[in-house]
Amino acid sequence: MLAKTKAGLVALLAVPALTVGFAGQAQADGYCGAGRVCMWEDGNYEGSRYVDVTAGGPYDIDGWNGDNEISSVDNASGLYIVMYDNDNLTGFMGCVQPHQRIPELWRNDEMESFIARDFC
Ligand SMILES: [Ca+2]
Ligand SMILES: [Ca+2]
Ligand SMILES: [Ca+2]
Repeated sequence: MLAKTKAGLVALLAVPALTVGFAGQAQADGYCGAGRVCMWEDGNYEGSRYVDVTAGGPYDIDGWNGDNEISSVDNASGLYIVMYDNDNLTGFMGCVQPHQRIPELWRNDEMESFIARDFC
């Protein structure tokens, strides 16, 4: 059922978006591949891309490269990203909705682990 919904969304969005040209965006900051979860050091999908993973997990953001540094998120998956303040999915912070992009996290520089799953 998820796949059907997603396919429907893609079909709806693809026609107008294609005229803009996705080719030029593929290399740009802020692009996260379909079904993946990406997180950046800075707002607006800029700076180091500390996270670029297949939606799933649990994932522990690297202590030297990402812990307490994440400022923007692109959830290019049909799952929720559940974010945590500490390692090992402790200290619940909040959720990113399916296919939601957040240019400035409301809790900036706090996330240390997360999981992508089908509920918040
Ligand atoms: Ca971590
Ligand atoms: Ca940051
Ligand atoms: Ca933290």
